[in-house]
Amino acid sequence: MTKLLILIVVVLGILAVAQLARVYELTSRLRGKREEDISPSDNRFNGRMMWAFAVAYFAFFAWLVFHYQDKMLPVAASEQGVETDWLINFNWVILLIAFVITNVLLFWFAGKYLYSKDRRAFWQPHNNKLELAWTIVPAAVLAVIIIYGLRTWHTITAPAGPDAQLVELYARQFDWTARYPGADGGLGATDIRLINGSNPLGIVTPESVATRLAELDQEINATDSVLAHAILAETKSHELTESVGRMRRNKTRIINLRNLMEQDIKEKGAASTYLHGADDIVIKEFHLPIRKEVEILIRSQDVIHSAYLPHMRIQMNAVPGMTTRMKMVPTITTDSMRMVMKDEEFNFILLCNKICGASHYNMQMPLVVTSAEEYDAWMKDAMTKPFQPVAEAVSPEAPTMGADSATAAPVAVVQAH
Ligand SMILES: [Cu+2]
Repeated sequence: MTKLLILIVVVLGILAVAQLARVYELTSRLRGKREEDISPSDNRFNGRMMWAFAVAYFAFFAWLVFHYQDKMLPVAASEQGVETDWLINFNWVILLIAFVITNVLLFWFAGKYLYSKDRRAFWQPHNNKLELAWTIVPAAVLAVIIIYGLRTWHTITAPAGPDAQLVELYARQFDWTARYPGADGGLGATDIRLINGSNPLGIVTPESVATRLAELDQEINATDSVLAHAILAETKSHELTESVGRMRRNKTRIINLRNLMEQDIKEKGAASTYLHGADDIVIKEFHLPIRKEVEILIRSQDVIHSAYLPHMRIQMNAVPGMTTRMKMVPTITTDSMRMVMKDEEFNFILLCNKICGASHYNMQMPLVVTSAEEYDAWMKDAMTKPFQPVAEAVSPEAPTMGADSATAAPVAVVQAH
């Protein structure tokens, strides 16, 4: 309602000004003055208005800066974030200087050098020195900004140290899943063809390959038997035949993957990434210890997403079919940040920062930064729920038939508790 009233007032205001202009026009015509005649007093009036506008303009700018101060991000909570803030502030200072100088001159000149019959404009068609100055100065400033920017970018993208904590963030429409290495310290290989209900990240292990093959066999057999025994409409039977064909091709690819895996295990032994997956921790929680470098690997299942940690000032795209990465060192725990923010509910947050579909706005996961001890306790608990608990693991040599191995698939996603 208030908005409607404001709108009406604005529209009426515009109408009133238009009517006043019309009245002015008519009275000047009556006085025998033509509309396009500009008197020195008109010029002076316009010049003063330029100055008045400049004052209002800078006042509005200052008001905006103060008014929206609280909408800014709080203090950076990572080493890299502090660097990024310096870079951004450096840019702001340059922008501010250029903004103030150009705008002050613009309005000052407009009000100062009014038209005068007795003055002729200075005619300067070309000046090499000026051209050089306004080419070299901005180029030098830009070069500084770019070099400084690349250095800051490097603090996020440079290789992490060997002791860095490894964590993978897996994006899909519309949520995040984290994966931590288990006791072996390494993350297992992955393949999209192995993704199923119990293996949302498609981790490749001898067991998960066997489980997926058994699942496919079961589906193929079931569909084959429908095709053989049921009376079907032609379109339906065509559809099922196509689907069986797809499943068979998929099976061939997984068998190829199994051969690759077996070859790799034979060559590398325990170092093979195909043996690192079983103890991985697949979890809907994101915890990190304070003051420890963390290497973040990022993958996507479907479309391009972007892993954005605004309080850490880091971001990297999640691109289907490839693994991207970034690193950082958290410097403030969640608890300390809650005190700084005077907000008991505050959480660091992992956001998707690419518009990836209908529920993009809600694609987020809290990040909990704790002391090393608390993190270790959390990790110890998480380790009790690995991707493939040893006791339940299906032997790779197990027959690929039937429901037994499919139902024996271990629980993969450890739910938040
Ligand atoms: Cu997304």
